[in-house]
Amino acid sequence: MTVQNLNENWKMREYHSAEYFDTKVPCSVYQTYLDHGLMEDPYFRDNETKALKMMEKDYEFVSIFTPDEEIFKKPYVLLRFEGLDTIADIRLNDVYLGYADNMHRAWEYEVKSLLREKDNEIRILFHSPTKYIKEKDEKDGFWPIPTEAMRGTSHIRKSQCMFGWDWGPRLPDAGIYRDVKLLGSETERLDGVYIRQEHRDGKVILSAEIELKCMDSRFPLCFGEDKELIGNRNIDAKISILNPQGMLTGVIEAKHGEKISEIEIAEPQLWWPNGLGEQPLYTVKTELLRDGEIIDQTEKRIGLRTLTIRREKDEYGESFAQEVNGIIYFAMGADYIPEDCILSRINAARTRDLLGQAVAANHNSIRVWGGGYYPDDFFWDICDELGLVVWMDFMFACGVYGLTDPEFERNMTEEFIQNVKRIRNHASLGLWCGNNEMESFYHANILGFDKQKKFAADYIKLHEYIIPRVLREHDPETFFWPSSPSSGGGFEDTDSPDKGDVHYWDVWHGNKPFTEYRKFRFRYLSEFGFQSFPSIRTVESFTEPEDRNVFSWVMEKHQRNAAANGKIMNYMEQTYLYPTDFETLLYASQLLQADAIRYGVEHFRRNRGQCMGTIVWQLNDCWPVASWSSIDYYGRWKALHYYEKRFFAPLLLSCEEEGALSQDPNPNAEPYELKKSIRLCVSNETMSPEKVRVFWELRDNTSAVLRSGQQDARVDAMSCVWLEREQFDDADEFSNYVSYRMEKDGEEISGGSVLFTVPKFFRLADPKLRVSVDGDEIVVSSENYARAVEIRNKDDNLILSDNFFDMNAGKKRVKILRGEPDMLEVRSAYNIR
Ligand code: BMA
Repeated sequence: MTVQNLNENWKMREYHSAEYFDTKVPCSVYQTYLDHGLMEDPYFRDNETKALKMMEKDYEFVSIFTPDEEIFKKPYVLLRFEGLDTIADIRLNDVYLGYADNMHRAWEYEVKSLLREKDNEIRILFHSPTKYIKEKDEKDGFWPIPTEAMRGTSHIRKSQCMFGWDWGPRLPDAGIYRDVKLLGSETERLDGVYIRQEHRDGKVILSAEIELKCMDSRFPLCFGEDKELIGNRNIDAKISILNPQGMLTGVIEAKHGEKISEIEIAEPQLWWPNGLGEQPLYTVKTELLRDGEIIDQTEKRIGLRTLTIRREKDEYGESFAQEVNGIIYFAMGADYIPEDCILSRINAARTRDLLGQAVAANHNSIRVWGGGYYPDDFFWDICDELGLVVWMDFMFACGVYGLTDPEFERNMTEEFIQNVKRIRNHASLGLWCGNNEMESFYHANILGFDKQKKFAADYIKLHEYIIPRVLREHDPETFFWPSSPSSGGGFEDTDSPDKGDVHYWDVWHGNKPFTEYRKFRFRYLSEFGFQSFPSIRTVESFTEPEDRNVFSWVMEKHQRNAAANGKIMNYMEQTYLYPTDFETLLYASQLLQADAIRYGVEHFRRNRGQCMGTIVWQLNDCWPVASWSSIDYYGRWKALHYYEKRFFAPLLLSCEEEGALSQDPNPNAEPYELKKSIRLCVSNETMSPEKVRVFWELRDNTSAVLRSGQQDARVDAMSCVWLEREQFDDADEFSNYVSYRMEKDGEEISGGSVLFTVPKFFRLADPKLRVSVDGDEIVVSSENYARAVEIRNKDDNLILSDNFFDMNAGKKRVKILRGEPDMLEVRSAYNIR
């Protein structure tokens, strides 16, 4: 196969207009107008409304190209679109090629007979997505979808969140979001290579399934029942495996008329998730040969590993744990949403940067949420390289998807097959999951499934028959889970805390206090979260000074969860003093978020074994907005991301305190005797046993030590150890706190501090923070105990080894990992008043 990229030299116009604007693939309507200065930034203030209106029109993309000579001479030429977003009529040289109506799959047309030696013209007419969903909704009827999304959203196979979500604007852009290619093919071509692994006695046996396509029905070509290549032409296939060092390690052969061979890798270099080992990748080169001559080839990378979900009956119910190479480990990570509403802005460098930040915060897993789109190949390559195990949802979320039309069903089945075949060999693919929240919505009848029984039947057909069938056929090795969350037993048996995964939202959506997390020990949390505002620099990017009040029109436009500002204020009231200025409110909201999630994760890690995963909703944003993300649209780390770095540390010292946080902090409540104690716990999520030394001190608000203790602890690999409870009933909850830390080989690796009351009642003394720069380090000095110390520079673009930390009086040094330390500012929770 010979490939010519056709991404250059495109033009776009509003349909019927005489004026065209230059662009290139990946491109979109918004991107083209923005590039030509013809549209205001849709993320600024409430410009979204105008941008949404633009999508009521149709747009046309046109390109003129000359095929490479070599391709032109091939017996078959294919025009391939890797991603069209979404409803499109496609023409080549004025001949109609077809109608595309699914952005989640590629579209390919055989065009040999239409091709000219030069000046070929592709025309793609994109129809208005908003009109399309409106018409479908009128014709096929109302399919429920979350209130933040536009009515009719689930009728179109387009990233669902582009029509609005509880963190996303309504910006359903249109365009060519992935490569356009011209492929010159021989009669036979490769249509897929699936590498299977068998791990036995320290060795790995690799076998392959090769899928072939024959462009000419006169020469049928396929594999026989015993997997030998059959057909009436002399076709062979050869797969060479190169080890991570680039040395040839073995060859799998599929000779005409013979069974496909296997190879044994005697000393396999195993692939591990981040934190558990290395990520060596083997190269798999496949060649298709006719009469000994190469006519098609592909190259992929694989990791030698087994990766699945272990589910076993146990004393608590049934386990649900990620298992790699036979070892179960605690999944730590976040949910991933599309990185931008304008998809052409998402590229490998940006994704690498974002996922690198996830790894910097000790993530080992990531869940691709079902309301976006199937990520690009580069996303998978990066996850393979970084050791992020991917929980991959099929693209269905929180809605009803009726199977009214057999064509819709066929179209989706093709979408599943293509994506499964594209993704299945990646080392990082942990599991496939049918959808986001549809099983539990059905169970709770949130979407009114019972009003139309057909919805339920369609759900079962799609998620319990069609998707599993595609997987059985094309990726039987990867674990499949019907829905997130699910208890594994279908509609009748879902939302169990004792088996399967949960989305726990009582803290936040249910307004329950953080302490509520401690009432549960779920088996695996694939979602739980807490909102915050982004930092002031991010807010400035989309506001005018007069907008900078969280209840203003513009700020509320950038807050898509209707009840959220009220919730933030409600939790604020319970936790902090009244933030008297806007910036402090933003900062305090981030502390609330960080503390809420820390409260949960540390508790779940202390209950390792029963609970085996915490995937935080959500990693990133698709525009500047108030949301559950830990990294905002501009890549700024919120307090939560620094907290994640600490509470996802492979070796963690955490503290279960007993005090007013877990009791009633209301000053007007009946007098009661406040119990005050701490219990420290060492969690070890590494593959080796560790010896550590743990220290704690009861201190007053100047940091003067009142009592202290230390203890050596040994903690087995992949386990946790509780230390003895320390009782402090005599401590003054308003001015005493406990600081704790853990050292390994004399170096501090984990630590923190706890109060016995809510922060607003603690009498923080002014820490009189000072900050200075010493080489590549920043030094903060504090005169008293300081909580949640934030260091930032003028542009707020620093990434530090630590930030938003608690410190005792004295000095603390942090490393500058990114950015210049100009015009440093420093503040702490003391400023919230
Ligand atoms: C979960 C997700 C998203 C949503 C988030 C926050 O239910 O699956 O649909 O954005 O909660 O509400």
